Amino acid sequence: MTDIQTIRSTLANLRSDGETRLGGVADLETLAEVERSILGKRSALAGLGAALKDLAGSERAEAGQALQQTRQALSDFARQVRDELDRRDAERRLVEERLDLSEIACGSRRPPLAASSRSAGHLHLVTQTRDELEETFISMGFDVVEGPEVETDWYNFEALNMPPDHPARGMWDTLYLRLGSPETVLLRTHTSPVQVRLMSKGDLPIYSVMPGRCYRRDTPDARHLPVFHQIEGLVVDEGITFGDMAGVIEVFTEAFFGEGMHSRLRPSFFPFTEPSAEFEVTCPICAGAGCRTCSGSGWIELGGCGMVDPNVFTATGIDPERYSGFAFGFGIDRLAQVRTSLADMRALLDNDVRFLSQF
Ligand code: FA5
Repeated sequence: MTDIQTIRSTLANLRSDGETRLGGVADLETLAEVERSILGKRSALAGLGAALKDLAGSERAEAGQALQQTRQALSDFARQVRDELDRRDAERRLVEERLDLSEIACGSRRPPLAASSRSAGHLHLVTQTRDELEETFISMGFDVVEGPEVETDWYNFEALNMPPDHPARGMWDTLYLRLGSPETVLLRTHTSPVQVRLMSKGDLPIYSVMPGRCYRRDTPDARHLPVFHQIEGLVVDEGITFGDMAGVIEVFTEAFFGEGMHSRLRPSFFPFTEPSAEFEVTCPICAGAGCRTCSGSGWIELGGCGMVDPNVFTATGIDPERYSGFAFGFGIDRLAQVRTSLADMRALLDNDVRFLSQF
């Protein structure tokens, strides 16, 4: 004999038992089985429904409603479990089916993508050196000026105290462009024409450095490139002396190469400076002790310098009686070569990542 109280407590047990079983299911297949056994035709719940017919009319309706509520609650619970299992399954497939590109690279016999290959690229060694030079000169009070790479004969030679047919022009093997009259437009052979442009503007005093690309009809070899970089320095003011120039070069040497590094001047010749000198710095490889790079001398030649020739002042409209100044210029690629003990300068142009990534 069944009564409403018994039915109520049986339904409560079935619900709590059903929820415990459903909650413990770990996969969709098991869920379907458990769901069938709790809510299916042969379940205890279905058996209880059959027993309701023994109840009196009013109690039967009440028990039927309670049974329906229990069925609904269990079936809602089963749906929540299914949703959760579906979500976990999708997540697992996402991980398992994700394309592993490093394996594809290995499979196709390309080198595996190492962690470092994901790092960002960086500036070329020559650009890094140029940036460092600019920063050093800026910290010394210089400003940075640029000029054109295509120049006229006047800026590259004539205003620099080299009239046509001057023998000193032979110091620079020049690449001319087919523009205008023959041999009047060229690819600048040095950064010195930027000096001329600056002085011609007449904005005095001048404390500037001028970095940039230069071109020469030089055959590429271990120490020469047909396209390379120079940085030029120019100071024009009242009362500037040779001593100021030597001092600035010394301060630069220590600031750029580090403490204990020095500079020295040796007599030389440039048509646009008088007197002229070559400047050398302590060999950055052996710190002056003597090594293969400096041929055992402890010194490395960096570039040329000198007091601005009065003829250059006159050509650019500056009064040589009132102003004096000095200029210097050296190769950025050559400097990068010396600092990194690079045997062959051509490596700077090969674009071999194995070489470039070392700096
Ligand atoms: C000049 O070009 C002068 N304009 C420098 C100067 C400026 C002197 C101001 C006085 C006052 P030079 O031809 O020596 O000088 O070149 C200077 C430096 O440029 C060299 O020492 C070298 O470091 C670099 N250089 C020259 N030719 C090449 C080349 N083909 N490849 C790489 N570097 C080069």
